[in-house]
Amino acid sequence: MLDTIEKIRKEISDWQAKNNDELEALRIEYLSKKGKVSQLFNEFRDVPNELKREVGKSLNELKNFANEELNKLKDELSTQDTVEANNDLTLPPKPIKVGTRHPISIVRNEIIEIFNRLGFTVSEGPEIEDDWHVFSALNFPEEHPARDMQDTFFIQQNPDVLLRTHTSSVQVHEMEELEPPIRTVTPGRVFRNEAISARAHCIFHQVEALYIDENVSFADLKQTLIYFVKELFGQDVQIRLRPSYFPFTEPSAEMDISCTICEGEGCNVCKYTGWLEILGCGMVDPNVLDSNKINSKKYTGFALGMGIERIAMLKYGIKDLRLFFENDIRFLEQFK
Ligand code: 2U9
Repeated sequence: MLDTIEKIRKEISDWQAKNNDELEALRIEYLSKKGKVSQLFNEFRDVPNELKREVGKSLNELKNFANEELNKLKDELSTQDTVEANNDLTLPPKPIKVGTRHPISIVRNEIIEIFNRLGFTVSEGPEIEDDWHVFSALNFPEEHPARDMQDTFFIQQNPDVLLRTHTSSVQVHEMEELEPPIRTVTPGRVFRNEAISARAHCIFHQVEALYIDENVSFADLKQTLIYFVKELFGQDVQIRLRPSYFPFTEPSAEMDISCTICEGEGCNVCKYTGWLEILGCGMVDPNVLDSNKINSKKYTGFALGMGIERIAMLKYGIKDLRLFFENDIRFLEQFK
């Protein structure tokens, strides 16, 4: 009996199983009721009494050894399963969490695409500027309040270094470098020395457009505006122009659109007027053309400018401008 026990122990040490079926076959062959190990227990009653103690001990050890080996093989097979599953290139991948675009970027891109369709190309330029590109070249008089420290961020050591208050300065650079026709759309960050509130911030984003060529008229400006707002807010939107004043355009106007919330009926968003102010515009002042060495007798131009935050607030019904700058993920992930 002891020899048989030793022989079966050796067999068990050589056990191998490629899968669960082979493992189950080993269990049945050795440990089921009629298996080799159980069979030895049946034969135990014929063992002479004086050997019973020794044989009984070996038999129990054999059974434990068989169970341990079985469990070991089971563990090996399950880790092998996981490795094989991970190597299965046909399995769908774990989803990657992608971010979302900032609402200001979404609206900026939409505006730019509309102007691209009209033949305007994007121009960008420096945020740190000099007096000429931000004020003088744009016909700002010496005593204009925008030139005051209250309104503009100047570098203390040098009053000729300042943060641009509008992206018009980029278009001054364009005029320096290009001959008309110039047709450019200019997105960018601008800086104004303002107290932060739900309606204002010291940093915000603008898009401006400038078109200079022979025979550019106010009618061209008006058609461009109509095309632009219908593309951005929908075909049913109405516009109205109100006379205004900017140093760099003459005549100047502010444009309202019919309220996108109440469609002109009157609501608290449009303060019961039925209209929402969207942008400023006008014909480029001849002084601006001449200051930038563009012959105002030959060329005319129109320009327009808008704050992106304002457009985004109207488009998405956002009441507090500060949300755009806080980077709260719960706010940002709502925009796709
Ligand atoms: C050049 C000549 C003229 C750009 C223009 C406006 C009107 C305007 C405001 C809208 C809201 C600024 O963000 S805002 O505060 N802008 O009303 N901007 S015309 O005129 C130019 C630009 C460049 C060479």
